[in-house]
Amino acid sequence: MCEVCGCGHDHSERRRPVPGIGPQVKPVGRLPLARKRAESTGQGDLHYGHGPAGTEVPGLSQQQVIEIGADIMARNDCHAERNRAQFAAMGVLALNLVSSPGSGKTTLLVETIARLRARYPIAVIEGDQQTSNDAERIRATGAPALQINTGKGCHLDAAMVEQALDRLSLPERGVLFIENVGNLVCPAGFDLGEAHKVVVLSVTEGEDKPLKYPDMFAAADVMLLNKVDLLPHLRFDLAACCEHARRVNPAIRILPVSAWSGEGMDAWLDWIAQGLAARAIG
Ligand SMILES: Nc1nc2c(ncn2[C@@H]2O[C@H](COP(=O)(O)OP(=O)(O)OP(=O)(O)O)[C@@H](O)[C@H]2O)c(=O)[nH]1
Ligand SMILES: [Zn+2]
Ligand SMILES: [Zn+2]
Repeated sequence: MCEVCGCGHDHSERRRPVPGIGPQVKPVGRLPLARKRAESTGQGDLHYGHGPAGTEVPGLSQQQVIEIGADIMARNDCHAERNRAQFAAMGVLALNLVSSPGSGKTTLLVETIARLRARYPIAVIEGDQQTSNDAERIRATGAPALQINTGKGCHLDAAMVEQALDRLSLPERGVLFIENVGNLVCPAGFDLGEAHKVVVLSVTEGEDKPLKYPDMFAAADVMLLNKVDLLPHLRFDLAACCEHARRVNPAIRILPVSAWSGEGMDAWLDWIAQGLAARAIG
């Protein structure tokens, strides 16, 4: 996750000395060159994730990284809880679609909206670093959409979504789709107030992605395995991909789909309908 990676947030106030956890950290740019501590594997490869913080940041102790991360997450979670309360009050099922760039999130949303729009109110929040292309693709379906551009930011956070909700009418007793920035890493760590994270993996990306980017697959309740229309043209081991996803997250629901051909879309729509029904009862 990128809470201390230069993701556009101002972490400067956390760079004051923290009692008991080491010297003052100078602003980035004037830091002495600090070497990161990596563990060496049997092959001599480097692994930076074995400390208690799960990552290394030059010039920061593990404790400082943990404290900065906890601070950012605590703030994010306050906004996420407010978003969640708004969704609950309106009976909205909020789904956070996460994936690497180009897995087919927007295409899937366009096809999903075409099939669901007559049954439920729908709205979409789109996240990208730049352009309103995706929001325009959604608006072309007739569904309301609001684009969030994160600039240099690499994920949506709950405060961004809360601001978007000031400008976008929530679809009462319907579905709010949030398409996150294409990034298979840090969107996993940010609660937006959604009911579920839905990870989209396309078959062109390779069956090893759940093992390489486990946080995302651990955080998701559903994996949409998209572009299965391309399987005849690829060397992609579907069974191995499912096994990798379940090794990371035994409870994950896996739905093979093709936004292109429509294969598997009914199972996806059924899953959404069940989520809406559960929301109505809850
Ligand atoms: N063959 C095939 N192509 C697909 C499918 N779904 C999407 N694509 C193609 O994949 C490309 C990327 O699709 P997008 O929907 O823009 O992907 P995205 O995940 O929204 O991309 P970002 O928002 O940039 O992260 C486009 O060329 C789509 O036409 C599918 O099911 N089958
Ligand atoms: Zn998109
Ligand atoms: Zn990020």
